[in-house]
Amino acid sequence: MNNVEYNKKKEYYLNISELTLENLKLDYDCKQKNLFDSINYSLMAKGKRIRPIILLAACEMAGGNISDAQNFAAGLEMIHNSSLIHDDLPAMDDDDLRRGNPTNHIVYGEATAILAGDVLLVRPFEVMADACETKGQINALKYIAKCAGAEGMMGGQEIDLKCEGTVADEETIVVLNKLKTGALFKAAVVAGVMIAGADEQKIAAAEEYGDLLGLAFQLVDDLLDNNPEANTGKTKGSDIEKQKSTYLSVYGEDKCRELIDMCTNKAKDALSIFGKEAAFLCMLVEELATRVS
Ligand code: GRG
Repeated sequence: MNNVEYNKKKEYYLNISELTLENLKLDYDCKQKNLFDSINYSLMAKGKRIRPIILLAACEMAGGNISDAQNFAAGLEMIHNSSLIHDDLPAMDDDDLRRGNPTNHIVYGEATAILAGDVLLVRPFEVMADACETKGQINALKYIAKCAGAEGMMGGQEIDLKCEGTVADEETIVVLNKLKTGALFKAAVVAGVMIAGADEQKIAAAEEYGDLLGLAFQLVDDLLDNNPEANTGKTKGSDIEKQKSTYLSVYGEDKCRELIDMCTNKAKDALSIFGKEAAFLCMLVEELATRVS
């Protein structure tokens, strides 16, 4: 796959993700319209949509149909947006900028932002359940739920909050990031191949790729948070200001870059079982390693 083909394919997955989110959007002129506005303010604020792109690509890589995966891709993006809204709240990271815009609670107030995050956590299970016709889809739904919950992203957030202001050891930093950031990436690729009906060996390969991609993604994120040139859409240097233990604080810049290269190469190797069908996801992990936003 060359760069032109890769970019075309990415645009295709992105368009499907946006279209599905638009079709599943809740937007009624009713007494709770303010809540719908708050939900749509965050959900439609053009994130990179990496998780739904990965889920759709993984499904195709394993021989599945995009139409069977669309609601799962949109659902996962909703869960991700739910976590961003809650992460920005004063009780969590207390951020006032997200994707270059004021955070949800700054615009709609804390109480409505909490509700918007809650809706974006339950709505996905409604739309994914709606799409469940096969055992693979049911397994994907369960896998996504597990990765989002206390054994996944939410558990990682708890560790992160408890580490604030302390110097966490390397093992703790690895576990917290594997859960907080990595779990939803793993969910994307594993759910995608499950929907396609992949066997255990292929699911294990997808899990390995997801873990490595998540690790590389967070390493890059830590470097970007510290880079004044990067366009993250967030307040810069907030990790240092909040005395967060990050990969950058424990490894330093050179080792972070070394690890990004190592994870990228290993992630590509992990997908060898899928042969040439893995080309898109191999190029994606490479692109994420060099991203500047
Ligand atoms: C209520 C669902 C819910 C969660 C509560 C707050 C929380 C638990 C978890 C926080 C998880 C979190 C925000 C992890 C950071 C992950 C991360 C690196 C986000 C940035 O992802 P990008 O770059 O963002 O894909 P865009 O804006 O492109 O979507």
